[in-house]
Amino acid sequence: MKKYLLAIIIIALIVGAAYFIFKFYSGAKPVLAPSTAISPKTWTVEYKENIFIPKEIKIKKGDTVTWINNSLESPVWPASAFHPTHNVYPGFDALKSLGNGESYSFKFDIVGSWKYHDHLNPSVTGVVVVEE
Ligand SMILES: [Cu+2]
Repeated sequence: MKKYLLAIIIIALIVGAAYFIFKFYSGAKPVLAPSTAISPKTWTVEYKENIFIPKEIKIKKGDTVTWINNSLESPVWPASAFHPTHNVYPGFDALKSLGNGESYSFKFDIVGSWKYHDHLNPSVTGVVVVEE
């Protein structure tokens, strides 16, 4: 009779242990790793009389920069170094002058430090630093 009782206790312990193990694993939810992918941003660089504000802007790869002409006096033509070929960052060239209130946007997909200038006044320069 004692053996029978001992067998019931052992079975009860095994069933109980199995129940808790099952509950623990079935209740465990997969933990999602925090996403390192940040959605691309758009940054604004303002052009005023003979100056880009900010002169240097740090962005992430895939971000877009929009240049807006807020100068009442002069048009602006943002373009990649070097003047006049603009081929350091191919495609980075407004290809026309922007009047007051007009803007030009360019998406940067290559990491690096990209100098640019106002094609109409090449001494006015800026830099876009693209980080990974
Ligand atoms: Cu130029």
